[in-house]
Amino acid sequence: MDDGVCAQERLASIAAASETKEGVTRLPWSAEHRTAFGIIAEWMTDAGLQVAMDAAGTLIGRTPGTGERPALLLGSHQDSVRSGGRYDGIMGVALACLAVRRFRNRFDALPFAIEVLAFADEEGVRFPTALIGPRALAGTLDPAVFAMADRDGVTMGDAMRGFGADPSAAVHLARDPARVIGYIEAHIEQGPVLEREDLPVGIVTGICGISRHMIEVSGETGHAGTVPMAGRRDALIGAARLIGEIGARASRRNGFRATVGQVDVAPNVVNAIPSTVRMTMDTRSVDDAARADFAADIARLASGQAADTGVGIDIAQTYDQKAVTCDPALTDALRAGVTGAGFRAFDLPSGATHDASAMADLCPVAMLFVRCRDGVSHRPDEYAEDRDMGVAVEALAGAIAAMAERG
Ligand code: HGY
Ligand code: MN
Ligand code: MN
Repeated sequence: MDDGVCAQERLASIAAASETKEGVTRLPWSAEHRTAFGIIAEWMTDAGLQVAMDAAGTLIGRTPGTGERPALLLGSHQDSVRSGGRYDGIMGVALACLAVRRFRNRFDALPFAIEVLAFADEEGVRFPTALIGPRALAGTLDPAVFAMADRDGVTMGDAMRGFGADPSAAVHLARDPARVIGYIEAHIEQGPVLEREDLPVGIVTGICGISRHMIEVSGETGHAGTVPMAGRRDALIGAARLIGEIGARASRRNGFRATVGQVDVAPNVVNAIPSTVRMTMDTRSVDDAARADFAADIARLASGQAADTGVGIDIAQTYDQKAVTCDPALTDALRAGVTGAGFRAFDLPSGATHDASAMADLCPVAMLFVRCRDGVSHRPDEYAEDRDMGVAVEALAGAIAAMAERG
């Protein structure tokens, strides 16, 4: 069976490991995560790899009998957003397994080991943090994240232990950089560029940085009918004014993106004035200083608005991931793979962050994007063609061969 068709079939089947019928919802440390790991373990075994899970909950398939060799790492994340697509993350795991399968009978001839990694939590949807697996391997994992709780009050540490991972051991998983050649991640583009270029795959030049803040607006609730408008301290009015300015100011900055994606209102009833709003601000830029400057600007604006309207506004940073430049040598190997598959090597940046963003603290990284229909992602109608995924498998296998030739 053609690798592109096999990838499509495998992704269709693992998409059923989802909390929701509409789109894919597969959060880390969940029953759906456990089901998915069982399926991914079959993909890894089919590729000839030995399968184990590390203490950070990363499922690892490694070439057998290669204990002493430095490793080339491939892979991506198993988790999704809520009602997301069936390709974001998991496609990179599926394509890596299919590329490695092509070397199944000649692992010994490779001068390096290969590991395929299926990371547990890249999206940071269940807990206000992310990239646990890559940060554990890079030695940058902050144990404070294990105390972070989800909407039901379950801490990440408890969720991990319930899954069979071990947070206390996860902080000791740092790999020796001398034993890692690099990390290559294939990922659906999540944007419209490759479709516009009419190309099946593209080479990522760099990955934007990401900062996340929790903004809490606090006012005073009261009866919607008896409290006069004058003198109200309506938290949602205060939040709405700030959200409008966040959008306007981000739009004035070139290549900068700001999104208020999650808003929780209390008491959230039709006939009571909102007393508090908790909302997230997600900012993206390839310039790390620009994100810090934007956050400071919004903090200044918020304190001015708070004084005018009598609401309280508190802004706290909950997450930050530096921008990353992809490694030239690793990218050249990918370029060789793409041209070997018969396509021109087209370079493009990534506006989304990825596991590679954190792996860059361990080793050189490179990424291969796969064309995304209408540029749509983080939505149920996310889609990639069989033939484009087949080209991506060809390109990944070509990159592995190019690196093996270099020795
Ligand atoms: O948010 C992102 O850029 C990624 O999809 N987690
Ligand atoms: Mn992703
Ligand atoms: Mn995503």
